[in-house]
Amino acid sequence: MRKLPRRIRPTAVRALLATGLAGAVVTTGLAGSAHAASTLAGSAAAKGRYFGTAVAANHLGESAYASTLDAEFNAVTPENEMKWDAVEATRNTFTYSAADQIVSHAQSKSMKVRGHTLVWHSQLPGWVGSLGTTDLRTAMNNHITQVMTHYKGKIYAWDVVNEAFQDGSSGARRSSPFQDKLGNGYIEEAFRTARSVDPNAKLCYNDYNTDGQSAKSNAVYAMVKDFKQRGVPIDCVGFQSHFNSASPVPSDYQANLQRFADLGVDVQITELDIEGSGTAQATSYGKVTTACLAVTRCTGITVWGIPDKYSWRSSGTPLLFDNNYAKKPAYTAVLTALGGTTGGGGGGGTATCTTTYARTNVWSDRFNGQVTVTAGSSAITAWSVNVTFTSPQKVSTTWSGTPTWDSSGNVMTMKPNGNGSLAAGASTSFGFTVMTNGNTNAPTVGACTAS
Ligand code: G2I
Repeated sequence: MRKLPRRIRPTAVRALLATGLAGAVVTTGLAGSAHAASTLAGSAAAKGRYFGTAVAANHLGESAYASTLDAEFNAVTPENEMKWDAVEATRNTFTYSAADQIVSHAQSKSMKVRGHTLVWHSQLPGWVGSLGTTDLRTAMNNHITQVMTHYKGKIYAWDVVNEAFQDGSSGARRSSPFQDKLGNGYIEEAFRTARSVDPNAKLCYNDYNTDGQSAKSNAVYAMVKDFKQRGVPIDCVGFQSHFNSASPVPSDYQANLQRFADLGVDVQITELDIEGSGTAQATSYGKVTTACLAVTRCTGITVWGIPDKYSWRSSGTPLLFDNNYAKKPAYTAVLTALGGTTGGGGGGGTATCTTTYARTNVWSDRFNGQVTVTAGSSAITAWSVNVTFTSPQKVSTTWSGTPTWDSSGNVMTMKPNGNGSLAAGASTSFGFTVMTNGNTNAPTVGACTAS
C-alpha cells in the first residue's frame, strides 16, 4: 500500500508532459492541473484539499440536490443523521437507516465522510441525562463503540466530541450530563475509546466561536496541547465557522488555524456558512477559503448545506447556492480562491480521467491486478479503460467493472458496473486475475476515456 503514491507520481507527470508538450488531444489529465478546475471539489483537489457539504438524507431524492452534490462536492457530513438522538434514541437500540443512506451515496461517488458527532450535549435523548455516573460512562463508551464499529473503515474523520466549552470569557467547560457527572476526563476517555474502535479514522474535536483567538479557543487550544503532550489520541480540530454580521470572520482566522496546526493536528473548516448576500458575503467566503489554503494542515472545507433553502438558518441565506441551485457570488469567490475557473472556456468542465495500476497479489500460476480510475478536475458520468494482456496470459475473472474483449482475446475494455459517476478527483477501482501460463508481464493499461 505504501508503494502506491510513488507509482502515481511518474505516471501523472508523464500525462502532464504529454498534454503540455505535444498539445495532442489526450483523454487523460491530472485532476486540476491539466485543466483549470471548474468545480469546488475539483479545484480543492488540485490543492490537495477536499470540499464538502452537510447533507440531509431526506433531500437526496431531489434530483437538483443530488446532482449539485455530486458535481461540486467530494466530502459529506450527515447534518443530523449520526447524532445520538438519531442513532440511539432508545438505549442500546441503534438505528442507522438515514445515516447509512448518506454514507452509501458518498461511497458510490468516492466522497469522504465526516462523522458528526459522537458525544455532544445537544440532540441527546433524555435517557442519557437520567443515568447515574457509572451507567453514563458505560453508555458513552458503548455509544462510541457501536456507532464507530458500524461505520468502521468508512469515515475519514469523526467529530468525537462536539462543543464541550462555554461561550464567553470563562474558558470553562460547558455543563452537560457528561461534564457534570464524569468530569473533565470524559473528553479524553471518549477519544481513547474512539481510537481503540477505528484506528484509521481521524479523531477531531469540533466547536464554534473558536475561529479566532478568544478565551474559548484558548481553552480548546490548551486542551489539545495537553492531549498532544500526554499522548491522548487526537488528530484534528474542527472550526465550525458559522458567521454573520454579529460574528464576522475574525481578522486572525488564519493565524488561529495555524496555531492549532502547529500543535501537530490537522485543522478543518467543518460547518461553514456566512449570512449575507452579494459581494460582502462573497468576500468573507473568499477570506475563509484563502486562510485554509494558507495553512498546510488545513485539510478541507465543509459548508453547512447546499442551497440556502435547506440551511438551519435559511433566512440568512448563508450558503453558496440559492434556492434554485444557482451559483451565488459567494460560490464564485470560493472557486476563484481555490484557483478554479468558472465553466465554459479555458478547458474547464472537460470530463477526463487517469489510471494507475498495481499488482495486488501474486501466486505461482497467477496474479491479481488492480486499476484505479480517478476523475480529473470535473465530475464524470462514465469511463472506459483498455487493458492489454500478453499471450498466452488469460484473464480468469474480473471484478468491479463490465469487461468486453476484442477478437484477439488480449484487449479488454473495462467500463463501470451500472452508474459510472465520479465526483471531480474521486476514484474507483476494478480488478482481474491473470493466469500467467508462464508469462508474468504486467498488462498495459491504455488511456482512460471519460464522459
Ligand atoms: O446549529 C448549527 C450546527 C452547530 N454545530 C453542530 C451542528 O450539528 C449544528 O447543526 C444543526 C443542524 O443544522 C440543524 O438541522 O443542529 C441543529 C440541532 O441542534 C439541527 O436542527 C434540528 C432541529 O432542531 C430539529 O427540530 C429538527 O428535527 O434539525 C432537525 C432535523 O431537521
